[in-house]
Amino acid sequence: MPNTFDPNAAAAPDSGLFGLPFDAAESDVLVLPVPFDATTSYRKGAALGPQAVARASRQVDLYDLEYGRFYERGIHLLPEHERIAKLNAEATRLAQGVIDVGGAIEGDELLGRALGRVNEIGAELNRIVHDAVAEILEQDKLPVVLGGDHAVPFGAWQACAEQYAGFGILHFDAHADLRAAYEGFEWSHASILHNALERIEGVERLVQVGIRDLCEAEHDYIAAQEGRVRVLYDRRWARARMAGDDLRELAQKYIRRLPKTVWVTFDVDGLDPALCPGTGTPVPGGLQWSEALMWLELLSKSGRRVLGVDLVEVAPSPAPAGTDSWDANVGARLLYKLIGCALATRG
Ligand SMILES: [Mn+2]
Repeated sequence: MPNTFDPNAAAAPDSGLFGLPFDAAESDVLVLPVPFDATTSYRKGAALGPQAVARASRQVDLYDLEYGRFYERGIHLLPEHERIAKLNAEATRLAQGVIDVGGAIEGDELLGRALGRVNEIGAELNRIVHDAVAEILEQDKLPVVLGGDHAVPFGAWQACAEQYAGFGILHFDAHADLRAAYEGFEWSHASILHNALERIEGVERLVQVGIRDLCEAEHDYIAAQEGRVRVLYDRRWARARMAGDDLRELAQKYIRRLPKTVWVTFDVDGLDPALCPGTGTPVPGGLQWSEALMWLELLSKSGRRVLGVDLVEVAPSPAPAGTDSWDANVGARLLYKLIGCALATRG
């Protein structure tokens, strides 16, 4: 760390992520921005997440009561891949027609072609994310994917599977994201975990937390997975909270179901929507802030190694000019805690 850098001072307006001065070579943590939300079905905005979170991150105090001075290991925001903005614009335009008819495109050749192209674009995005994350893993650094909607981390999990087969995914979300395809979109945010389980053999187990919105087919799919998927429904979590049960014990029970290597995928809508009012598909209920931090702290002390993390579906709601949206503020703090948790598991 340059000796002119003062971790106690306010961040300079032109400084990097979290106000830090590190370049990529100096950093153990590389954050990949993926501003893509083409198949978002309800309310857009997640593509604005990376920029908003990066800006808000300068407000985060570097010293962390749980994880200490982990920022000294270096955190760097990578430049946005040159293709992503173009892909997002094209896929968003083509997807809109399909979304407008709820995916019922039978007999419409034009919409059929549009859907095909959106699926192609999803596959290209997966390759971009895969290649970037594979390179980060090869350097033995921590990859962090910053979305974008929940469609974006698939390529990262493929890269993990190639180098660390048998890893688990710890998934925070209001939604199960286990649909076979949503509105025909093969790479929809609503299908991401289904795609992971069906297409990535190296994903040994999925543990889902915060789930409170799913369709019956997803419910049946979970049952048919015979233990490869474990779901802690928000309903159960909330009841345990109301009954005054030991939430740490309940969380630990699910963390123990994860293999020794873990990827954490955090859809911000897993939290109480008061913490993410702008997110694309908000659902009442969810984890409180301190509960989410408790999960991360327990994971960090569980003897598991976190291979990488992603934070998705942060969509900035309107804020007065010159200020950060609440969503971005919460997102930046959550990103920092995710990184702290992950680094704590890596020597
Ligand atoms: Mn999701």
